[in-house]
Amino acid sequence: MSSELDQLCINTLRFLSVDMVQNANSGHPGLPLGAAPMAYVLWMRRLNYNPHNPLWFNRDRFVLSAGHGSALLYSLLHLSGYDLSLDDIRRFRQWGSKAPGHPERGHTPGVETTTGPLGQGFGNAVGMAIAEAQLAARYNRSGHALIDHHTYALVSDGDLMEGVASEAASLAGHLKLGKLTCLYDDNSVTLAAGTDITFSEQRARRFEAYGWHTVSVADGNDLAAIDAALAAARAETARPSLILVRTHIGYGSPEQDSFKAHGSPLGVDDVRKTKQTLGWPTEPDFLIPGAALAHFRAAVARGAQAEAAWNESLSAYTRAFPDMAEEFQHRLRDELPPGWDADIPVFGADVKGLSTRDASGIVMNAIAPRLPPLSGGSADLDPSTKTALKGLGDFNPPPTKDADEQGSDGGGWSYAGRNLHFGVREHGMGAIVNGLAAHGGFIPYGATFLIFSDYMRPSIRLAALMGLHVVHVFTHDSLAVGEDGPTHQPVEQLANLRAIPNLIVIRPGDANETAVAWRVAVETRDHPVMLVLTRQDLPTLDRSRYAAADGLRRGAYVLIDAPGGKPDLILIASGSEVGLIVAAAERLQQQGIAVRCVSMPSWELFEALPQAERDAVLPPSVGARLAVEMGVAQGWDRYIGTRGDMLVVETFGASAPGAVVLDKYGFTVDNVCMKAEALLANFSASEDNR
Ligand SMILES: Cc1ncc(C[n+]2csc(CCOP(=O)(O)OP(=O)(O)O)c2C)c(N)n1
Repeated sequence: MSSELDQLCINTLRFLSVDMVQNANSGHPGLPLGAAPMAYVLWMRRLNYNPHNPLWFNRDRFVLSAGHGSALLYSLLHLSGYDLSLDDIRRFRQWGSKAPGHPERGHTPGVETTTGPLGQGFGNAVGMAIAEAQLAARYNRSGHALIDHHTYALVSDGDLMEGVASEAASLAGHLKLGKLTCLYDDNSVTLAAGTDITFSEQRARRFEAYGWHTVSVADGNDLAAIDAALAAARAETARPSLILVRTHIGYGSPEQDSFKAHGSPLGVDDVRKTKQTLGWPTEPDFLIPGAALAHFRAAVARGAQAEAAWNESLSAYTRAFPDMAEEFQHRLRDELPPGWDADIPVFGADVKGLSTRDASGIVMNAIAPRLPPLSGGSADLDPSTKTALKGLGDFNPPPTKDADEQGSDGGGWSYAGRNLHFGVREHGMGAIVNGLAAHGGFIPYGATFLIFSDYMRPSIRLAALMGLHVVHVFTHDSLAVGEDGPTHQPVEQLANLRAIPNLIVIRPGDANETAVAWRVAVETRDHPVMLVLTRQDLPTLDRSRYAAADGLRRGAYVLIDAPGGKPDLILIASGSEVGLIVAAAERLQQQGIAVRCVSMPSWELFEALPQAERDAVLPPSVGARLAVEMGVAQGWDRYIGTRGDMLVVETFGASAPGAVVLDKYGFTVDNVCMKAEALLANFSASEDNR
């Protein structure tokens, strides 16, 4: 079954990768040498893609979860005709090259997702398969299989060891994602050792226990066996497939089967020896035999044909189902449907008010019916995070469960369900929503308590790095959680999230700010958005007395101003502390103090404003500034300046009723007023404030 041409092509992949790494004097030659045959069979015989349109919507998705094997992916992309030049490949890992150290989405055409942190790509692939299944269930009609593609991932020992992949695999098995196939580069070697010292479980049996279909390929160079395994995976529609392919890291090199072949260039001598062993000319470097190139490049015509055929199906679909087609087109183009926000409510002023998590739930349910891309769920916390989309279905495999099954959000159990039930798997959820966003056609969201954002930080960071449009709803955002105590009371999490570049963190101060926060979350492109919300009720501010909640769009805005816009003192707060500074400001004003109250729900939105607009909110001339937030001080110095003060939390919290904890930690109107007065007194004693 393996022709000379096949061998030539596989060795082309191998040595393009090896030369890339050697030339850069940096990178990982071991994986490409061992895994080239399986990658070749998949890309040349099974994978459906169009090199000249990497974003063709119905393409199969390919994720190199073992991102350190990037040289193999770049070889595949270049040879099959993507816009990745040999020059880029020659400049692998160099400044400005389209072939960076690890695959980066948005940087290299054909790279579906950024990988490198092991396990994440696996989770992304599960998200992509969920995306495909939901889109197919919503749009496909008898005789019109508009959405019909597969998700493939190449995964390594490290991927399978990481917890995030275990979470995602467990859910994928439960969800019976039959169009997901993982090729496991089972080479028994990791970065620092053989797997015999760390990883001795029966992988096939483990995945079978998750509900996966498994196939073993005893020899990673046996193309027929690999192809048969891929065919078996394709035929298995009710379970995801894991193909365990026994390979040899650094195949053909003097360091074959050693961890030394994993992550360092082979060295000039060993490159030569490896080429000799595998019958490859030692000169020139970056050799691409014409016959191999022609064979790979046939992918271009195949891909163009596949896309053209799909475009015809789309036309037929559009004629038959114009309304659904229009809806689909919006998703294809990443456009918001007109009128998506028509039902967002305005919340009336209310002293008792409601929690921002409740306000968020109301807003989500108001927008979801008009916004089909919005789909997501929580890590087993719907009743607390208020993120269920009522009546819009529960994503679960057929056969459908009873409609009244515990935990149902209503609307039926099927792949059309827009409520994703992640189970208690925060990290898996983070990676999976990234996969949905990377797939396209979705505004995916996840939800949990703010404290547990820690469990999914690596995925959040990658969402930010990729500029993925995902939304996370993090509730129970402060000490006010109360009785559950310090394990559940976030203290440093806001600072932690704010530290991530390209991420937008929004902590709205009342129900109407929450509504605007959701508008921002939906309208934003190229950034993940984190909504940080309260469990406890907050007063809904009377916007006829205070500035409009739309000010949230600017990150910080003047809610209450001093007479003539000339404050002696500025109080700044986010989220639940806004109500506190409003109450304090009113009391201070009665005492004749010229105070300005600034609601500051988002540092990142504020930082995006021109300096002059920021200065208009926080005039440099006013040094008496008091920031109030139930989180660590870190970062607030930027806004209070050298002479301001803060009321923050620099220790862990404590278990007691929320009101008691807030009182003990000084989050009371009395204490805010006292600190403000002390600050002002300091100023009048020493110098002019303005
Ligand atoms: C989360 C994470 N931890 C650690 C690393 C560093 N690292 C890169 S590859 C690797 C292990 C390599 O073993 P394997 O996954 O089997 O790949 P192979 O050696 O077969 O290429 C490690 C620990 C990483 N990339 N991601």
